[in-house]
Amino acid sequence: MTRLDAVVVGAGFSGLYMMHLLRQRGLTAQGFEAGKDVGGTWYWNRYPGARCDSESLSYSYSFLPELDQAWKWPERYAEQPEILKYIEHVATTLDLRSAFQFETRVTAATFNEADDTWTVETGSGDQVTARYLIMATGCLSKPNMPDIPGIDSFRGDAFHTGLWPHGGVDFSGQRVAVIGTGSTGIQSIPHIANQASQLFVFQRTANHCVPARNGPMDPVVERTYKSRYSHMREKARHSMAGDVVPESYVTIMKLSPQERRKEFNRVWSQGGFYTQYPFTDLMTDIRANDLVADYSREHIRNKIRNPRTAELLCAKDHPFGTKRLCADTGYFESYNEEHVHLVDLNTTPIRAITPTGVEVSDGHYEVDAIVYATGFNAMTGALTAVDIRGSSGEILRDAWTGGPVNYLGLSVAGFPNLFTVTGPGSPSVLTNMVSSIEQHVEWIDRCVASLEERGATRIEATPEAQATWVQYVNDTADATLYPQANSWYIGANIPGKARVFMPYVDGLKDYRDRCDAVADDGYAGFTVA
Ligand code: NA7
Repeated sequence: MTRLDAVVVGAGFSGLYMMHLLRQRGLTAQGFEAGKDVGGTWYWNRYPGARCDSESLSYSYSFLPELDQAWKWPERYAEQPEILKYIEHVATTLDLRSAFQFETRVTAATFNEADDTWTVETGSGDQVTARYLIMATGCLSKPNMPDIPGIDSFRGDAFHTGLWPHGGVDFSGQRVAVIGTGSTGIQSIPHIANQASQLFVFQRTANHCVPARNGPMDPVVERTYKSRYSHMREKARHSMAGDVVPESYVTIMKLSPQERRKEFNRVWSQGGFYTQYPFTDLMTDIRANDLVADYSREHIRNKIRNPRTAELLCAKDHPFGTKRLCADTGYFESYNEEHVHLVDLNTTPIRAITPTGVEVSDGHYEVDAIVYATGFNAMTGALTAVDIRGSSGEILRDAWTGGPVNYLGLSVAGFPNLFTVTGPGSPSVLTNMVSSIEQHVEWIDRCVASLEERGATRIEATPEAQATWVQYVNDTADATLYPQANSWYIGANIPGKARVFMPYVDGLKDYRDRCDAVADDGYAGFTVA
């Protein structure tokens, strides 16, 4: 059996960077990736309209300053093919593909008490042994197919947005159903509407949206950013959002109605998550939150001709921003088209998928294709899908039945030498993902280097440090409005999943400082042997 220093699972932004750093340290590492090539999220999510909601200039690696200058991002928010092109370019430049075995899914990993190693098994029957197991498997990589009766009986074409065919799909002249109105539904619906002869959107919950205000890259913005790239990167690394955005300078409840209106107009005209960042009380004071939600609903009502449809599209069951905000480009306007129909699943729930369409409580919609924009088993799904057996033989999936528990979002008690990149309990999805990935990967790299220097063979979070961390993550989330929504942040989108708020809400800067303090303190909260 091959013996290595490390196994890295996943060849997205995190796995590639991790591999690069391990190699630079002279360690032997093998990567496994289920896809045919690099890209992770951006390899799989090829649905029409797939686009990042962090700005292009900041959604890239910070450790390649020459590439920062050379790379041309065509739009303010990059489309999936552009991001994939960037990742492929980095993989080629750093010769990272040679470290990965593609089309290979890791199915199991077992910790060996005798020699502090992991034996990793793949679906193709490979077995390797390594000191460190690094799961760079992404937060939104395990697609969630809904459990609807008859789902396999449909005779037309069915797609999940997170597993989109590589050659694309032509819906021209077809009757299409889209189930789900989260980010991917909202991004893809205008594009599908442009092709389909009839489009039926099945909505269970209306989501809060912000205008994306995407467009061609402004050359002045690009030039200015590029002239200060290292400064911008440094600012992003030490910011709450992992991005250079105006943070927490206005308290909504302290503004007069006129000032409020002016401020809301200003952030709305900037678009994207700028609508969320400037406010100190948006995510903690329901009165402030209601004011923003009202303002946002006003825009929807102004955009949509049919008042009943407009009302259905206004999010009302959760505070603004407590579910991942969706960035809208032409989404609402789609419903002004004659051939686009909104089906409200609250009044007419789906009963079944039939061979020819979707049956709801008051009728049947005949369609040629169904698009499941039904999201992911977020944050834990890709980790619990693998049989990861720790030092006592317990499987991670079982250890997490009551919700994920870990230390720093990076390490799980009872699972020595295992690292999870952007795991639950870390800021991840509440920040610019690449910034958070870099912080994690660099922390793991430093940790591994320190173990190697000390001649240590084993690092493991203590149960006490883990319990304190989990409590802290829960307490800080409970101080916000986030837990009020039935979101994927809290596991509510997966039937039977424990409801625990998973991301760390205090931001990247605070989190980075805590992680660095742990490392500076000789890995406090860990047992090193
Ligand atoms: P999301 O945001 O989880 O959205 C999934 C949507 O699918 C949401 O509207 C769900 O309604 C709906 N859904 C899920 N299951 C069902 C069933 N059984 N019936 C009807 N409707 C259903 O996933 P996305 O892929 O859009 O986005 C995920 C993230 O990727 C996104 O936040 C970005 O960070 C990128 P619900 O709201 O649960 O009532």
